[in-house]
Amino acid sequence: MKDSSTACPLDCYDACEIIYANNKPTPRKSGHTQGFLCPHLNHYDKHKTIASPKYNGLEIGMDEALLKLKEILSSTYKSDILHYRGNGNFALMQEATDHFFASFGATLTDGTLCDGAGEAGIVEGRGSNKNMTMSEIAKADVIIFWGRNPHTTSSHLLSLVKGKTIVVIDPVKTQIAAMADLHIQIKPHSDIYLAMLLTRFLHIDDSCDEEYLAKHASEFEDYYELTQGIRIKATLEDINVTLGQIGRIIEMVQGKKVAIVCGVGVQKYSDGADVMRAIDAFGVALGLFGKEGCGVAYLGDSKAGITSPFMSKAKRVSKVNAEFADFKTVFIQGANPLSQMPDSLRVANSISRAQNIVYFGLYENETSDVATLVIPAKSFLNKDDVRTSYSHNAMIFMNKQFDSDVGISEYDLAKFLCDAFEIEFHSEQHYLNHFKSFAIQDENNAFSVKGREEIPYKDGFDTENGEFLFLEEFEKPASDDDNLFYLITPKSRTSLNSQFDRDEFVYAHSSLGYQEGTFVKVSSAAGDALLKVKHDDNLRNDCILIYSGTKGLNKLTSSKHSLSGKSAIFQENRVKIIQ
Ligand SMILES: Nc1nc2c(c(=O)[nH]1)N[C@H]1C(S)=C(S)[C@@H](COP(=O)(O)OP(=O)(O)OC[C@H]3O[C@@H](n4cnc5c(=O)[nH]c(N)nc54)[C@H](O)[C@@H]3O)O[C@H]1N2
Ligand SMILES: Nc1nc2c(c(=O)[nH]1)N[C@H]1C(S)=C(S)[C@@H](COP(=O)(O)OP(=O)(O)OC[C@H]3O[C@@H](n4cnc5c(=O)[nH]c(N)nc54)[C@H](O)[C@@H]3O)O[C@H]1N2
Ligand SMILES: [Mo]
Repeated sequence: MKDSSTACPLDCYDACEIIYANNKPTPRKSGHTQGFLCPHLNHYDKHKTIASPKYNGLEIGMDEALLKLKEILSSTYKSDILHYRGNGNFALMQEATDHFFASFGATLTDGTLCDGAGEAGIVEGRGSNKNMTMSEIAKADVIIFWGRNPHTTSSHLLSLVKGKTIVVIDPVKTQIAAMADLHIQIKPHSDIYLAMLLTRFLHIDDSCDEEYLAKHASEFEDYYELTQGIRIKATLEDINVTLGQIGRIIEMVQGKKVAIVCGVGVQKYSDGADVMRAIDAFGVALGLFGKEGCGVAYLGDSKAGITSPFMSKAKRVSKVNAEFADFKTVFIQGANPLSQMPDSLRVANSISRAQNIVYFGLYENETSDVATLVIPAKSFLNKDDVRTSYSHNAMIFMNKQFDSDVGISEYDLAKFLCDAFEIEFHSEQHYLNHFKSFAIQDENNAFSVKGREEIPYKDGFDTENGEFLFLEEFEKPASDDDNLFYLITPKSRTSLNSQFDRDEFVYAHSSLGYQEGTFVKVSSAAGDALLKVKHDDNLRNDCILIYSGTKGLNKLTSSKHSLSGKSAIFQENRVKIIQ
């Protein structure tokens, strides 16, 4: 009998467990999915997928498309081929194509458009990035949402936070901020100051966990000295935080189980690593690591504890600023770089100079529009896979629900190419079994990744000396031109980055006087975007907001890397509005 269980494939904290029933995805009742799905999955079949391969805009059959692909690759020097794979589907078999391209001698990517700066900061401090899971967050008394918007991006956390004390640190009055006990509507890109001042006042208040610090973070006094370099009054005024608010946070966390739940919002900046490390340091001063219901949650490594069965050794260029024009053939999979990479004008120009663009995806978008060869992928319902999450330790087997004539799976495409170019490749079951061998079954018949600790850092940190390594210096975030707006680019409720229903507005506080419904030109050093205005009085009046996935947004962003972590820095771009 067919196994009706699978998982949502999307790049999201929640990684929901699904039962396919009555021809639609329905949520698993027990476990972290808690009987509900988000709008993306509830309306999954509403979104029109690509039905047929295309070559130069004309529909062709799949066999023909594969032969075209073989022809294109045969006529390109291996060193002139780039494989650019994004986050459209988060399951592990997406990597099957890496095996072909790496073995073939093509170039792959490194770097990240997502969480890399924050992760780098975590690794610098703790020696590894082991996450606080959703089930541990559920045990906390106090939750500090720091640059994270759970109503939109991780709605399965919400029922777990009921009845807890909630603090939100976000320049936007998000839904969670509106219901929080305390919302600090901080100026963007100033969290490092708040984190350091919180630590400083915790120490002044004699409220640090001294015993913990002596054991696991003996350099704390030096860090405390670093925090003393910050001028209190001027800084607090500048970042719009009051001493009263700092006092309240310290009061709220006293003697409590505290979870600091961070998102990517704090680290879309060049110094994103330092920001995360300063937030971690506050967690360390409170002694939050290695204890039940306590810790700092971020995006963990979803592949921790799992080795890849695929070839991955390859020359790599960065996902953030890949120069497509350096390649003759670019194979793009599960990504929409023309929308989601920073500096879209540069990307468009660069892509237009590569001779063959092959797009392998589910949906039409800016990138499929410019592709010479479009190959439709199979939906997650039509292929077997396995997935893990960056917010919990479950491993979920994704069973194929029904056959479809449309598209090709990543495995089948990689198999075709490996056969065509005589590269060794095992059966699909071999690879699925490889991934499944890292799973361990619990008493409720659910699987999780073997060896992952529910409460990491119990015996100290994974640094060389086992201690937390504090920041020893930090760059003050540049206070650029105050006449320009901060550009905030969070995630939208109706889209998953550029998939599904994409937003199309620029949001501004009504007091700024831009008329709703009129088009304005938003302009940065990188370029301009013409967008319709909508008011949002949950914003500060020094910020404008454009959701990730909005067409034109990344014309405004720069393709510089973060200082650590090889990450994009989508929010370090001040903008003006021209009416
Ligand atoms: N519906 C939906 N869900 C998604 C996604 C989606 O596109 N749509 N994307 C998925 C992906 S790829 C990811 S990486 C995750 C990300 O999930 P989140 O981490 O929640 O991501 P964001 O919405 O980008 O940012 C979170 C919050 O950071 C705030 N913020 C912005 N700048 C600052 C700042 O300088 N300081 C502080 N303190 N806060 C700031 C924003 O206002 C926002 O409320 O979500 C995943 N889930
Ligand atoms: N300004 C700004 N830019 C951002 C962000 C931001 O917050 N602000 N967020 C960044 C972040 S965190 C991320 S993760 C990136 C995401 O950016 P991308 O990695 O480009 O992801 P998506 O926009 O989701 O587009 C993925 C494409 O994958 C394809 N796809 C979906 N499922 C499958 C499948 O099963 N197989 C194949 N072959 N293809 C599939 C779909 O056709 C879809 O169009 O965007 C980044 N860009
Ligand atoms: Mo992301």
